[in-house]
Amino acid sequence: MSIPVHLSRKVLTLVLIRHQQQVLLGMKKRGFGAGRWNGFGGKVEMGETIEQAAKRELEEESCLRVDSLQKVGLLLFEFVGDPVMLEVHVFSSRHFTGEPRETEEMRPKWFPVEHIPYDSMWPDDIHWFPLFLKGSKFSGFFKFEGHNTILEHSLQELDTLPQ
Ligand code: 8OG
Repeated sequence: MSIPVHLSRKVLTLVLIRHQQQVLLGMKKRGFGAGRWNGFGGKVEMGETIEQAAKRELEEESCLRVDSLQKVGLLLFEFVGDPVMLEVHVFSSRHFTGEPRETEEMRPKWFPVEHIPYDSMWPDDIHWFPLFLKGSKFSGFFKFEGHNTILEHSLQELDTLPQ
């Protein structure tokens, strides 16, 4: 399978917070991915690094703060007919300050690792989340038709992530 190189890319972040045997997810209340449980994240803005954007979005959407984040994954999404690919940088942390709070964008909830709500998440998540949960690094490519159907995908478990 070939990853299209002619498409432009939009760079996004996704942060998954772990605490003991639980993962914090938020129900997305509006916009892209509304109605699905997901980590916290969004677009990287001009002048900030990807990690700075990840921390900012985490705080804006969940009210949690982190000092540092671990890079765990890189996901590429093509949507048939859309000239822009999404490049999602996935981060994780077990250390945070604050209490998760509902915001305009997200309603947070802790999920035990054995009860991740895959049926109400993006359909690619069931492929890569198990790698995340076992502490692996990964990169993946998913070609979507609409927002519900994966036409093709590839997924690699990695020792180190590409820069
Ligand atoms: O700013 P906005 O809310 O539109 O950002 C989209 C968020 O959704 C961002 O955190 C990246 C994340 N995201 C995608 N696609 C997928 C996906 O297929 N699975 C998961 N888990 N997250 C995704 O844009």
